[in-house]
Amino acid sequence: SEAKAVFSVIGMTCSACAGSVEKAIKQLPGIRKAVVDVLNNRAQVLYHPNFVNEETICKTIENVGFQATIIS
Ligand code: 9UX
Repeated sequence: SEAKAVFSVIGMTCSACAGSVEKAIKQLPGIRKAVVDVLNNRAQVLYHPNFVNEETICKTIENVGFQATIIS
């Protein structure tokens, strides 16, 4: 089954920032969909929990250079 997670992403200032976060998330295994909203500082991700988890996604966002926390 599929899981949904929402992250707060702090530090994005332009749409290219959001694009780089989306690209990094989508390169992980088990990602179904990733939408990053620079205006609301949010990332919404649909993923397969057998292949990836919230913590890995969170760390991936931080590795791009932004502060990320799991909201739900
Ligand atoms: Mo451009 Mo967004 O360098 O930080 S990607 S402003």
